[in-house]
Amino acid sequence: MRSLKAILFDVDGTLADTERDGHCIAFNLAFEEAGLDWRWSDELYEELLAVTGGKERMHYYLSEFNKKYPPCDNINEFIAKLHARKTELYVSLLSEGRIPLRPGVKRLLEDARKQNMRLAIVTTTSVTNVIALLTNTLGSESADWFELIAAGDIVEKKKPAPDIYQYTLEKMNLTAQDCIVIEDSENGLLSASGAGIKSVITINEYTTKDNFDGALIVLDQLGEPDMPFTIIKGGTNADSKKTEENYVDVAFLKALHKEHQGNHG
Ligand code: XBP
Ligand code: MG
Repeated sequence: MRSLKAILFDVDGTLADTERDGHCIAFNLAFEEAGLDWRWSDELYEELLAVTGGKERMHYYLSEFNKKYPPCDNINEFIAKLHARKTELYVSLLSEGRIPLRPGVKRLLEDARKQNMRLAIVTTTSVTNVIALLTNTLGSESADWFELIAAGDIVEKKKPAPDIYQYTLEKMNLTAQDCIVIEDSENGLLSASGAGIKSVITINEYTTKDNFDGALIVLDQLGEPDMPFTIIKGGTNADSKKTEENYVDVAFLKALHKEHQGNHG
């Protein structure tokens, strides 16, 4: 039986509510600055999240939700420029300290570091955005806590394709059985599952309707000692998977991992 060696973290929606409090706001600011009448409401953004990647999401918006926007020859270039500005605006929102980490994230990372777990970030957003989030929430050294930041355009196909998780396994010389993923969305779960890696899901308001079949467990959040998580799905033998308190720490993840290996080893 293989032991748990690495925890792989998704970013947006998992480490922080960056979709709601950061990306969506930054997209709208960039549209306004560019004199566009595009407005992404919360409801529309939930639908647009079906497509990962900011540039890809803008193309999806034009093809499905704003078909009247006149076609232009250099649409890829136009979207790329708009996206670059959106990234600047997103980073500046983070630097204002407006986006905190979700409950339990800092505690789990600190526990993982103490227990010498190998850590990686596996995301669809850019390295720039990841480093800005880490720096503004966990301090300037925190990017170094992660052996690898696998991000954005580094692979051709973004989540739900398995490419970014396969890339991570290869770079870190790990097998899927060595790892557990922390994700928040169906696209993230599909990407990890496609690479053979099991996921713990912490949902958020955009992902409550997602299909999480195949996840090890689905929780409302990682939890804190004074703020236990609620199990939404999974954990049939939940008692054996839990630590004394109902929050996710390395012991909890090891127990989940062991149980899964036992069932499928
Ligand atoms: C979430 C995404 C990203 C962000 C926007 O990635 O799909 O596209 O919404 O970021 P994950 P960019 O959950 O994998 O972290 O505009 O930089 O693409
Ligand atoms: Mg996510």
